Amino acid sequence: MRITVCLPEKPEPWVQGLQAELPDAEVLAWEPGQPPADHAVVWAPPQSFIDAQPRLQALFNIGAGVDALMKLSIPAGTRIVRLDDAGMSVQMAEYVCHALIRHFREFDVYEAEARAGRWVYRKPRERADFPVGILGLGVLGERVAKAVAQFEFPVLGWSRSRKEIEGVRTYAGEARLGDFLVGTRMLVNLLPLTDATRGILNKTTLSALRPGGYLVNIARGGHLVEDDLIPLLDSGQLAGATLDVFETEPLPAAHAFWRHPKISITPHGSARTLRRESIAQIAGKIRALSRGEAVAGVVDLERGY
Ligand code: NDP
Ligand code: OXD
Repeated sequence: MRITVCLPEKPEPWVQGLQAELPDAEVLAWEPGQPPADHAVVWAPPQSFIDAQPRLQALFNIGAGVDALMKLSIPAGTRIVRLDDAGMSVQMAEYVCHALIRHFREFDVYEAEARAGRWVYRKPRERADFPVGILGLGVLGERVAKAVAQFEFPVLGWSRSRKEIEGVRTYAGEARLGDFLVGTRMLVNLLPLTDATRGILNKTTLSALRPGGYLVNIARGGHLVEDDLIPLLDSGQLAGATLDVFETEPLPAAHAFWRHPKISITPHGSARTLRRESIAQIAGKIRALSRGEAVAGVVDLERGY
């Protein structure tokens, strides 16, 4: 069995890790001209890579989001397998709880006061006034919803199909998006980027949030209509935003988001791919496929995620 690894940088540790897990396979970092492989491990590969792989059994994406792969022309019938948690959901839970609690408890204000040497209390705020709505209740969104619920915030969640999650008021389908938004103050985006979700964070949807709304976008930059955000922040319609993902990454130095006082930025790191966990998961799936078993995380090409 031949496995090829095509990553934008540093494929060697992945090649070594996969080789150690699958000693009977031949694992190679991809180079043009190599013979076709049975399995590929990729992140945002070029079309020329796909064109050189006519007989793949599976294309393993080393991330949860497959939007970069969906832009390529991939032979019909190729099984695309995304990372299924692999240590990312706990990171997302940490990130979201940090952003929400920092805003709710006004730790940003305390930090500024402390820097100025001022001992000032803020009035306690009511959790009931800060319902948290999670867009996307998949592998990551469900874990985040449960983590936020532990802090006794009201939690709402929106997905395509109906879910039942203890402690979470759930809404399904486009027809219920409006009801979900009007009940939400702190909006967390964990949707995949597809034709149906591109631009879903826009003037209309963000204006529907409860007064003093707050946005946490940790899914993809293409979900947010970037030009709509700053006017909503400046008018006071939104109280703030924590953004991890952007239409153009790295975020250009001249972008207005960098300097806006109500925007907090991280560089697409809300949940990093963890190499050890990911290699173990992918190797386990390659073994399962060799035994003819089904694996989790296979992308539905019709839905695009
Ligand atoms: P999943 O596929 O497990 O979950 C996606 C969720 O979104 C599901 O609940 C799905 O509904 C819902 N959904 C999809 N399309 C629609 C729609 N049109 N309307 C309503 N709901 C919809 O994905 P993950 O949780 O694993 O990952 C989510 C995204 O997070 C990734 O696609 C990626 O873009 C992003 N991500 C970002 C990272 C970062 O570092 N910033 C790291 C990892 C992921 P249903 O359950 O009904 O199918
Ligand atoms: C992912 C990502 O999709 O890192 O996993 O963005």
